Amino acid sequence: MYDTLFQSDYPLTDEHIAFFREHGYVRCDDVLTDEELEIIRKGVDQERAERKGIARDLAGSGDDDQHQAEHDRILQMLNLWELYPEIKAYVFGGRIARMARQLSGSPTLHLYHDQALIKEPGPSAPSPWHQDQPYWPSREPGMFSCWMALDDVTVARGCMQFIPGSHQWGEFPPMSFKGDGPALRDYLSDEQKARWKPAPVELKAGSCTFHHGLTFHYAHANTTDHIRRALVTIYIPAGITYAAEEKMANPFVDSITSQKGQPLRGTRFPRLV
Ligand SMILES: O=C(O)CCC(=O)C(=O)O
Repeated sequence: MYDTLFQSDYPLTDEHIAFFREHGYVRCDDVLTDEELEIIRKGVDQERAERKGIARDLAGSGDDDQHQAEHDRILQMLNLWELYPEIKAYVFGGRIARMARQLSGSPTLHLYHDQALIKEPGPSAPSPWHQDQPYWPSREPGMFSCWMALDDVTVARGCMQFIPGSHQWGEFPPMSFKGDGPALRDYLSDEQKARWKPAPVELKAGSCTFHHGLTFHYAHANTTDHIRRALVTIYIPAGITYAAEEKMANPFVDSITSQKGQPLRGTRFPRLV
């Protein structure tokens, strides 16, 4: 049904690739057409309304907080590709996967998962400074994400912000999205603190950033009167192995078919390219 969409090549340049490798993130403007954007929004909005899959409030306490009962502060909805043909067409469509392959230089890419991350107008939470790698079941660094803006994003609406070059700093402990964990500043060296220069990336809807799993990133709460919707796709390049109990629990652990130390594979991690 969506066979002709999400296929054409994006003009990724050597500069994009060099920037990604040097800074640990890169922006790519005007990746989706208006028609493609509308189709993805349709799937995301249907899941917001119907909640058929795995969804949670990343900033929620999990207890009966009145404020959260009526409003998710950072709504995360996982693996929409399994539920919505629109999203599957996007995730499996050649354009994004080929961009990801070019940026990473990996001969193959498997999907880890997709996720819609929503900050509605009204009370929302900042996504705290963190790396993604600590949350993932991989032993080696190298997994990475594409963060696609489904709405125009500014700092005040929760665009992504990155610490350039921080993908070279190694893996830190996971940070809490609920604001109740250890403070990142306790882990950073004086040199890292001196190099802590956030780079916000404001984007038009249909533009995206890619970021390495070790790159520190952050997004402000949405303080505007318009929703902030993003669709994230997470990639497993070749050479990444399963860390098993060395890493924290993840929602897909039951679908992992690898033994510890083997290439990270799972029944819900299809090959994309
Ligand atoms: O969209 C956000 O607020 C945070 C996104 C994020 O942390 C990620 O994509 O890894």
